[in-house]
This record gives sequence, structure tokens and C-alpha cells, in this order.
Amino acid sequence: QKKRIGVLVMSYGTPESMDQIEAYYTHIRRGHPPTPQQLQDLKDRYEAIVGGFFPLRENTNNQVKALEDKLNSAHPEIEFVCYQGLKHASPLIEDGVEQMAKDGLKEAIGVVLAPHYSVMSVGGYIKRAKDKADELGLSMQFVRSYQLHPQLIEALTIRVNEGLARFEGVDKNDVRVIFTAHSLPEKILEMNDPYPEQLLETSKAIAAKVGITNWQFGWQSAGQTGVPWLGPDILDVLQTITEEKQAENVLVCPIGFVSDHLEILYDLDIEAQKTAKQLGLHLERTRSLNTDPLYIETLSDVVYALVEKG
Ligand code: FEC
Repeated sequence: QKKRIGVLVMSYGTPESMDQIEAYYTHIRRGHPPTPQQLQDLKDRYEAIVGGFFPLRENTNNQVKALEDKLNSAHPEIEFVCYQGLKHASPLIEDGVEQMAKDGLKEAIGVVLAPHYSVMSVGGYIKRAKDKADELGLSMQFVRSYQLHPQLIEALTIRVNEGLARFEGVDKNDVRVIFTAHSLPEKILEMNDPYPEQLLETSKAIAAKVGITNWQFGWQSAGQTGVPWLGPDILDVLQTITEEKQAENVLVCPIGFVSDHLEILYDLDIEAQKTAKQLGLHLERTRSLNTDPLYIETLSDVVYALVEKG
């Protein structure tokens, strides 16, 4: 009999229909319902991305299936069984852990579909899974980050090269590459959080592989919570680039996200694109990883490394 190992694949989660948006948003806000205006704004953003279609759900399903296939084909001596655990939608992280225990699994590994660790992002996923696993007597180990995995860097390098090639007749060093990730409240800096540094590590590794020096990092998708969030925001970066005549062409590479979803399809493709047009900038965005085999290999590798460690 093969050894069975559960893999809890954790990701942000998304509503499945327009009428689930309120419950989803309330969960994100830790039980505080949004005002009617906030709710409408969010509905409008989902409407704007291909008419209220929720691509993150299908992308996550595909990534999880691809990871399970990859783990089982790369390591046939073990049976890997993947489960989903979502931060803000069903099945919740706790549901995923519970299902593993119900299915009789004794050992499991948790991995988040986000490469960079912050106590407020990945740390939160891990804490919820660990608390539930401890309660149910399931032994779990966790992947914390994989921001420099060679296959991840390779996949992102390919995308940056591809993006640069879209600026026909423009030298690659005349295009400003902006690497982005989801902003977080500034207070993470007081906690010595590794998030900003890990994001710079990924950015530097890609820039070195592509062979570019004309790049910078910018934050995106900051929340409106009344406390300061990490900046500069991508929209301010575009403004500065224009005012200081630093570049006319920009390529945005959202390294903090691995899938097409609202923060890419709205915040970058609609909002940032609109700002760029107003400023007269030519803005392109690199393709998302989704089920790129290099990304799936990255996930499979970091999960298996924990199996080997034992
Ligand atoms: O496509 C989709 O349906 C979901 C897109 C989505 C992703 C995502 C990723 C991250 N978030 C992170 C942190 C925060 C913090 C707050 C916050 C708020 C929202 C809201 C929506 C939303 N997030 Fe999100 N996030 C996505 C969607 N996020 C919608 C609520 C409206 C708004 O503020 O825009 C603020 C919570 C609060 O109010 O206190 C903090 C981080 C990530 C990237 C890492 C990860 O994937 O976990 C960090 C995708």
C-alpha cells in the first residue's frame, strides 16, 4: 500500500455569483458588512471584468488539479491527494483540513498559491490551517515561501521577455518594467515582515535574467481602511514616470499574483491602463502564470521538499 499524503492548497477565494459578493466582502472585512456604496463599487468592478465572471475559481481549480497530477507522476511511490482551502470563500481553509482528517489522512502539507511570505497574508493562511490540524490531530507541515525558485523565476522571465517584445521597435532598456504585488498596511514593517524584501528578491532575480536595469517595484490594490498602506502605489508610479519624463513605455509584471483575477483584470487592466492612457503612456502587462507547467513544477518541488525532509 502506497503512503498517502494530503496537500492543502490554499488560495484567496472568490465569489461564485454576483449575489455572493456581499457575504464574501463581509468575510474579508472580518464580519463587518460593507456599506451599500462599498458593496456597489465592488459589484461594479466584478461586472467590469468580463461581465461578472469570476475567473479565480476556475483558475484555482485548474492549478490544484495540475499540481495533483504533477506530484503523482513525479513521485509514483506516494499517493498525493490535493484539497482546497480558501481564505474567504467555500471550501474554507478549515473545511479543507477537516476533509483531509475525515478521509483518514494522517500527514499533510500546506502550500499557498502566493510566492511571498507576510505574516498578514501567507502567515494567516498557515495559522488557520495549523489550528484546525492541531485540533484534529493531523500532522501538517507548511511551505512558507518560494520567491526564488528557479522554475518560478524562469516562468516570469519568459513573460517579461515576451512583454518587452510587444513594444515594437523600442529598445528593451527604454521600457520601464514595474514589478508589483498587493500592498499591505505599513505596520508590517514594524514587525520585520519579510514580504517587501522577498518581493525585491524576485524582482532582482528576474531583472538579472532578462538583462535589464530600467526597473522598479510598485505596490497595487491597497485597501481603504483608514490606516497607511505600503507605497508607492502603481498609479502614483505612473504619474511620477510621466512627470519626470523617465519613460513612455511601461511593462507591469505582477509578481505577487499567480492567477488572473480581479486585482489583475480590474486593478491593472482597467484602472492602471486608464491612468496610463490619460498620461499618454504605453502600458503592457505580463501574462499570468495560471497553469504554466513551470509554476506547477515550482509548487510540486516545494511540496515534495517537505516530504523528503520528513
Ligand atoms: O478575483 C477575486 O475574486 C479575488 C481577487 C483578490 C485577490 C486578493 C489577494 C490579496 N489580498 C490581500 C490582502 C487584502 C487586504 C484587504 C483586502 C481586501 C480585498 C477586497 C477584495 C479583494 N481583497 Fe485582497 N484580494 C482580492 C480581492 N485584501 C475584493 C475588498 C475590497 C477592497 O478593499 O478592494 C483589506 C481587508 C480589510 O478591509 O481589512 C489586507 C493580499 C493578497 C495577495 C496574497 C494572496 O493571494 O493571499 C495580501 C487575489
